[in-house]
Amino acid sequence: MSRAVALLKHARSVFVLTGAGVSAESGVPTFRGTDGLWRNYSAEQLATPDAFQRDPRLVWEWYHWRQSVILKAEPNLAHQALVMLEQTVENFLLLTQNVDNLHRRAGSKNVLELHGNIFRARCSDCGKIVEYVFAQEEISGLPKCQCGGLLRPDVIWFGETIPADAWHDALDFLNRADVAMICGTSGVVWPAAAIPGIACGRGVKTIEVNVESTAISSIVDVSIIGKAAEVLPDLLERLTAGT
Ligand code: BJW
Ligand code: ZN
Repeated sequence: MSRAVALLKHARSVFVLTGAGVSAESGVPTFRGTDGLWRNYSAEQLATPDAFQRDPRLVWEWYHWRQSVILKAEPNLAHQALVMLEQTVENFLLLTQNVDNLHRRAGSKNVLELHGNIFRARCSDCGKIVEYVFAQEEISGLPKCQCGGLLRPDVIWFGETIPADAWHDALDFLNRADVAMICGTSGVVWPAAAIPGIACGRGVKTIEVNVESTAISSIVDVSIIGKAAEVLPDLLERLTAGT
């Protein structure tokens, strides 16, 4: 912890990558691990373009259920600590794999969403993007675009390319960053999984926060084992208290 504080104290530019673990204490399920979504649901049947083509109703039901879980959730102390970090350092970028919007709800400003947002939908035909929250009356039909095309969740499924702009801007910032923090991600989904390696290769100091060791623990400079909602507020308190 003290090494992490020292690294952050001298940092002018801080890059943060977050994953599902950061929202875990808000009651939003992670994907992998004992309580993860992929234990009871199949990624192939729900989070691929093929799955949506095969059974759009099943896929929408799953996303509607997840929306309802997220709408009941509140940002936690980890989200709030990252808002404080953004206000404390000179340059800050938060790249999130989460689709739950909780970073923005907490008040983070410079946020890039790598895997989309569960509260947006995109037309399968014309590509138009709309804000989308499941309404009960839509239960019988599937959500449609003004053009008549079928709407799909505006998230990135396996096999799909991630938003080029977000990825480009994230790497551009990472290039100039002093410290990269990687919080609450298993580090197995590409291309986000490449971030720690890219950071190390460019001499950016890396700090991982996770409840357990992960695929990336061996390459980071500092690995802090603990809950994001406990570690991050503690880190921020020490950073701002000057200890
Ligand atoms: C806590 C905690 C607490 C718990 N505090 N911590 C190169 C090599 C190998 C494979 C590929 C590759 N390139 C592409 C692939 C294929 C694929 C991939 O990576 N597969 C791997 C699984 C092997 N990648 C893709 O398809 C990507 N597209 C792409 O690369 O396009 C180019 C291309 C196209 C075609 C061919 C080749 C290249 C797209 C990936 C999209 C991922 N989509 C999902 C669903 C999003 C929508 C939705 O939400 O429904 O994104 S999958 C899911 O995993 C979701 C997450 O954002 C993502 C990452 O998960 P995350 O956040 O790490 O969560 P978990 O659950 O895995 O981990 C939680 C962690 O938190 C754990 O470590 C816990 O310990 C920890 N934790 N409580 C702190 N309180
Ligand atoms: Zn359309």
